[in-house]
Amino acid sequence: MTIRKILTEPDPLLRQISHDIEKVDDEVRKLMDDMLETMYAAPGIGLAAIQIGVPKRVIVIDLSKAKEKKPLYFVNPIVIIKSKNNATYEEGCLSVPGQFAEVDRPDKCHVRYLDYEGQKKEIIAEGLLATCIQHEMDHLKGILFIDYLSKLKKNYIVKKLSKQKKVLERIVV
Ligand code: K1U
Ligand code: ZN
Repeated sequence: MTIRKILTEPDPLLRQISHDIEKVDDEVRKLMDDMLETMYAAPGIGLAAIQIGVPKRVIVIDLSKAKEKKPLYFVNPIVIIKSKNNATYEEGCLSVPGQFAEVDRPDKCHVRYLDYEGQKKEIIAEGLLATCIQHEMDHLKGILFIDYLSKLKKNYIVKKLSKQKKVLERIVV
């Protein structure tokens, strides 16, 4: 397993639309293994393939707090039903480092997907899992949580991250 570099805003790759996987084979499983390793190392609770520069419709999530890992793998996820009621969570994103904001989303969602073995699965998610799935599925459409904020807040964050990137580039190169 390899820890991969996580792309950060304002990287144009993060705005790409991801494409469906045709078959869950060893190459896709290697991608999921690398994503999970990258997510644990960050650390984070979710990751979409596009965040490591791969425009494929693959997500990994692990909300377990205990030592025992409980990863969830979602290939080609689709939301079948979203609840009408919303819930607000303070969201973060490994591609928007150091920034957190409250975002409103449907509090439950029913999702159909393929698992690590390529088996058809369905889940009715609620609470943080529902929020996390929707946040990660947004990545597959090139959407970041900052897109839900006011223009003022979003511009402030993007400018701040751009400046940080320039400083880091000067140090690293
Ligand atoms: O970059 C990502 O998409 C992952 C993101 C997922 C997420 C967090 C909160 C709400 C919705 C989606 C993160 O994992 S940010 C880091 C984080 O939340 C966290 C890190 C360490 C421990 C616990 C949480
Ligand atoms: Zn994110």
